[in-house]
Amino acid sequence: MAGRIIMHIDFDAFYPSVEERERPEWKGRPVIVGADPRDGKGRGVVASANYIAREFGVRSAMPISRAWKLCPHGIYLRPNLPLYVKVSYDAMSIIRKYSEKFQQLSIDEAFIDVTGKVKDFEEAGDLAEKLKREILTKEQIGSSIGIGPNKLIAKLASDYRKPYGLTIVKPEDSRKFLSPLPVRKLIGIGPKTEAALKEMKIDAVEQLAKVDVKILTEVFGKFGYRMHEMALGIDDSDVSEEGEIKSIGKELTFEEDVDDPQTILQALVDLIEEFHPELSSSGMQFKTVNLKVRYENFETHTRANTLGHYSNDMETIKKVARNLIQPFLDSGRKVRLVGVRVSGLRFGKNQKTLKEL
Ligand code: DCP
Ligand code: MG
Ligand code: MG
Repeated sequence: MAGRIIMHIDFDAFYPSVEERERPEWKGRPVIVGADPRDGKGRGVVASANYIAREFGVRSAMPISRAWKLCPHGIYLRPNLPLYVKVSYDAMSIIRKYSEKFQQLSIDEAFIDVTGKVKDFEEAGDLAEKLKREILTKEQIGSSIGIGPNKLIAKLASDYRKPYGLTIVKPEDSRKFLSPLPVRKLIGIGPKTEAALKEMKIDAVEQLAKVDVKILTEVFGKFGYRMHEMALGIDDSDVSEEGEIKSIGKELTFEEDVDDPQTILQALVDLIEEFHPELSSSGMQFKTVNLKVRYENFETHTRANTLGHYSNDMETIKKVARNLIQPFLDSGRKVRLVGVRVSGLRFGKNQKTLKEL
């Protein structure tokens, strides 16, 4: 089988870029989207900062009070998710035209498989330049593209040079490209795994690649095997929307089993309020609300209700979940665990009530 050519596209400073296109007079100024800074006393974090604000050290997920100290003269905005979701949808529609093998990963990134569309990596580079230009002209959104023999390399490559970057990694250069990267860049390696690897004196992918896979599986289980593969640049996964995130939700085990309906209902509402921001920020909509109840004797029940339409509305989740849990409350039995999830997810186009974040 001949090798594949995969592209990963990620929009540059996505939320601020959308805001800036509506306000050309902000050109050249630091723009920061996130929580209300309230003159430096605000709580919450930065969602994203444009590249000018980044020169002052402002970064995603930084406390907004710190951003304010670093960049007091910046333009601070609350997120306008419905607008970002719409622009994302329009820009994704452009990307989709370049290949029917398309997979959206988040509100601002997608893969396409262009193996059948170009004859080699050079031609893929030309196609990527054309795609970047089209998104910029039609949507005024800059993007960075990575091209590689698989999704793993393509994604790391798009992150390599930003903003408005293009990085091409041919199969024969994959190992050289991966070697110096910190292990943290690999999918699934978060702060905990990173710390565990550091203990083993492994910082860069190059070192990870040299560790015996047996040792990795002993320490990390099945994921150790995946880590080994990633370190060698191996990723056979297909560009496909199937097998995507199937649900978002949360569950809670009570410290003591509960039969008070108000306590159980409140826990359910809290769970929904906790996971709903994740749904909002992913730009996804759901069709089904799923409930899980476990009684004190571990007997577990699940219930689901599928709406006639897609939604991302928190009140809708609460209403449906309340209806689903009512018979369990009426039973008067002691409950050990409640959980609620939304499933049947897709990336949304028009989102109505999306004020939360
Ligand atoms: N986002 C967020 N909170 C984070 C990270 C991201 O709300 N901790 C949102 C805001 C971003 C969007 O998701 O604009 C896309 O995330 P990216 O990681 O792609 O970051 P940007 O597009 O903002 O910047 P970059 O140019 O680095 O891709
Ligand atoms: Mg981005
Ligand atoms: Mg992104």
